[in-house]
Amino acid sequence: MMNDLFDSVDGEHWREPVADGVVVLRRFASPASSALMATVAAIAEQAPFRHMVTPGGHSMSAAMTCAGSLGWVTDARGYRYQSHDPQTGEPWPAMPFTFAELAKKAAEDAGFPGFEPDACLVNRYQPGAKMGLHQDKDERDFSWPIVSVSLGLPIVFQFGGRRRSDRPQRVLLEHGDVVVWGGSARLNYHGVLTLKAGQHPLTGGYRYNLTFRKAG
Ligand code: MD6
Ligand code: FE
Repeated sequence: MMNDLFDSVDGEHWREPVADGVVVLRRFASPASSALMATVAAIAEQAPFRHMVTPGGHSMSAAMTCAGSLGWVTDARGYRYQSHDPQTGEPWPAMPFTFAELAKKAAEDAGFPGFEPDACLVNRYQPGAKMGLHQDKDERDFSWPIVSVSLGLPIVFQFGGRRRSDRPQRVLLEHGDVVVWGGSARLNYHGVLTLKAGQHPLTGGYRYNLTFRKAG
């Protein structure tokens, strides 16, 4: 439903400010979602989903893969971006043009023109998977935003503050929603709660999240 909090962009998508520098573009990616999912499948054929292990030795509950000239990895040595998939030894699949265009349009819509992501991290959540509160701080230049696309099953996103102890706001992210996250919020803590089981016509029992970054 529309109300005064929401800034209607057109009949199908609308803007919902969450905090200074953070906006949810509701349903922004809906028209492209089938094409996006087909592209995710193609990426996963080259660079399969895997559960990466954190430096603390914990296996992440979301499965991940990447596209772009840089991909994000975690292992016993730490967290970083690198040009090659450690599992295959091959370069990450190239950034699909359709991905980059969507991310650029969303960033522009949110007030960040000229966004050219070089990394797309793809997360796949199965029921029970979650992501604890964290900061995204492995990128070189925090003046660029992060653009995050949610596909498939809904999940509760937590938007926190600059300190891990700041009480987070909770926002439900649904299929097609795009979060643009920048400015003074760029280093804020955030995460997602445990995915509940369900069925989505496009993604089955999963939720996918694409995060676009300018990492290098
Ligand atoms: C997720 N997203 O939505 C996890 N990070 O599954 C993130 O960690 C994230 O959505 C930075 C900016 C936007 C995000
Ligand atoms: Fe994040």
